[in-house]
Amino acid sequence: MESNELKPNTFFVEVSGSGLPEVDGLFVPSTAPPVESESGTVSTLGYWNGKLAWDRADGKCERSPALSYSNSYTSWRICRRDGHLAYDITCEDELPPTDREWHVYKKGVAPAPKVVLHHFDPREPCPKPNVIFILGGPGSGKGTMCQLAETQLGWTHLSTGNLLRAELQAGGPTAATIEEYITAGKLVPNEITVTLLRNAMEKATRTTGKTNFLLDGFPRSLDNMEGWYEIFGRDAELPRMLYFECPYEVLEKRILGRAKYSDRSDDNVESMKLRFDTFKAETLPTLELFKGKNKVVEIDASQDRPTVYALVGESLAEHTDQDLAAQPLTEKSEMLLGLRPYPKRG
Ligand code: UP5
Ligand code: MG
Repeated sequence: MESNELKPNTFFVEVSGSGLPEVDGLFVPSTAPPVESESGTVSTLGYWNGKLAWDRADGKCERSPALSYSNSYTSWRICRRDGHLAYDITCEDELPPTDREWHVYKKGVAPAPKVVLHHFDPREPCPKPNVIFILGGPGSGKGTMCQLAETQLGWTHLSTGNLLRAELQAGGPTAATIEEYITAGKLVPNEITVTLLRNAMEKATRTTGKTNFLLDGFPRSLDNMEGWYEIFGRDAELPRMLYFECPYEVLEKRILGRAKYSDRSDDNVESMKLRFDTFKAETLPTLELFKGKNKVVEIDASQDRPTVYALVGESLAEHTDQDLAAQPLTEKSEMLLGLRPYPKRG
């Protein structure tokens, strides 16, 4: 490979929980000068053995790069300040794995560290996201269409409902409150929802590098809107909103259809009625606010899924990577569109 064909290394790696303070911390793109490695590969700036490489951000390491790939051992390696190997992981991955346990080398200390890749320098403020709000009644297809846009069009789908359910599952200090509100079909207190949303957006931006977001089920109330202003400022331009219009009878039919397999505590006739009441009382006023600012695209979501998806795709086209949009449907997308059955559970 011609060394000058390599893209600059713009990743940052955060290592934590290793039990060795000299391993934990931030690693920045390596500035080691181009050299020929033990296996004969000539490195370029930010690379080692043809793969990306990093130095300790604090510069306190005998070895540069301090986190790099070894061709001879086919492994990613993190060293200590004295340059001795502390952790490694045998694989051919292009980037240091973040989804598996690292192996504790004899100069390391148990436990294996957690490794996180950042697409942006975590010491700098997070880049501004490009956001579209997706609103509609319970069962209008928000989740389905956002998942399609994620798998098929490269958008990042964040559902405040899913974030709340995940927090409930995790059983933290707010779990009991969340459960109580969701089952009653009411809106969970603003600080809980907005904090979860802000953290999830920041984490997704930093660790995926993607900035196109679909916020599914937000802002569900004028109160939520206040939370939004607190994070992004009152002067920032308001995002556009896609509103999924759908009559109650259709919504109820869909939710009761989903109830057969969803495990959601609010997928039943009683909670559904309460969710719809909340929707009318709390969410419709935000829709009106956005309409007044000419920010709403209304979509007739009572139509079949492929038709709704085509309309959603058109509305997102301006910010969608057209190469991705031209790809054939994945199996998951076909299932989401109802064109292929879901595998049998059990
Ligand atoms: N389906 C989808 N589209 C279809 C189509 N065009 N034709 C035929 N079928 C279609 O879809 C529902 C079902 O319909 C699925 O089976 C689907 O296959 C089918 P889905 O995509 O799941 O609809 P969605 O609009 O996402 O419905 P959901 O039930 O998730 O909407 P809710 O808005 O009620 O739920 P959410 O998870 O957002 O919120 C749940 C609760 O969390 C709220 O009630 C509230 O208590 C709390 N919450 C807050 O307090 N604050 C928040 O900001 C968010 C949530
Ligand atoms: Mg949903």
